[in-house]
Amino acid sequence: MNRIVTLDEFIIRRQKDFPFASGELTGLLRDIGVAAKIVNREVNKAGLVSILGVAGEANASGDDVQKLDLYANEKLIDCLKNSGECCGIASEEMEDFIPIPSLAPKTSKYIVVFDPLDGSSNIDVNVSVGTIFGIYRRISDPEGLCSLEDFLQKGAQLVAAGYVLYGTSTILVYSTGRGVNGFTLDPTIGEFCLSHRDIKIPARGSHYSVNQGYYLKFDVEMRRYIDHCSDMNLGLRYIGSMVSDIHRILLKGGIFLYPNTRKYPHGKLRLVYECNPLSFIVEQAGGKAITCQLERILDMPVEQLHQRATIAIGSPDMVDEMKAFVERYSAAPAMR
Ligand code: P6P
Repeated sequence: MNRIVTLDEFIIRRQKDFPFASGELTGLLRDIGVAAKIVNREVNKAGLVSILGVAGEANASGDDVQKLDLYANEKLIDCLKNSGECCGIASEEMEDFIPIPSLAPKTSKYIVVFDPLDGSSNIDVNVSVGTIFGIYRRISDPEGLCSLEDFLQKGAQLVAAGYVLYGTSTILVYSTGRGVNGFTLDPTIGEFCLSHRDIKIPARGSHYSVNQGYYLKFDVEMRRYIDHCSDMNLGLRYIGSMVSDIHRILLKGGIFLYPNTRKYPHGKLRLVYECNPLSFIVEQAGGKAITCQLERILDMPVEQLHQRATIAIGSPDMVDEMKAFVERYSAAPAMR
């Protein structure tokens, strides 16, 4: 039987990969692991306590906030505030970022962005949901509080990113820029244990993932690519929870698409809290992530915290194929 490697042990062992690491990033990743265990405990019994349902308010993106969203948001903030390694937080559930004063004489050098519970509209029907996080080095004056510029960095500046998928099991997947590894929570010992070492995304897969219900609302080039997927007898898998769809694609291959529509002319998904962290991971696993206008997601300028983006993400050969369709049909005379 393979020896159990816990998340803590793995993070500490990997710290040696960074000669100048002084342990802050290690501490931050471990604190996120603790927050994930706390959120997992509530997600797993959400149906039994009065934590289901809508909290009766909307978030900065106008989405109905579920009670579990708020719970997950609070727990992540508490863990990060107490870590002493984080000088600022931005959450998809909050209008603005939160500066965290450093505990003198230490000055924290990282900021964290997160979507505390992505896909939360699925909670009440017991469909998987996930937490997404990204970690940046602060670029503002280390003597003062963090500022907005720290949170408007391009995804290419991420030093780490990851997600937690609360599914049939709870798995934490993260990367610090040296490959992607997955850890499954063993509830009998309360530890995330290494279960998916050095994840590499297949060059292509047998499924595509898009909300087919919006097909007629997509631009012609996206409709032609989706027709091609169908012509190639690819299966359609779309869970309505991006973390679940991306996790499947990371392990089995495939492509996830959220193109622009009339309702979301710039795409629905959030660049800072969803697209950038997940694109960082997928690229680290050998995949690709571009907008439906063919720009690399991680190179996208970030002008505002709740900025939206279109996205095509997954197996490299499939993203390249989608790119070829867009180039071919968007140049063609309008066939609307
Ligand atoms: P639609 C969940 O609200 C989310 O942000 C992603 O997790 C998911 O992939 C997408 O939106 C689903 O959006 O418009 O297809 O319901």
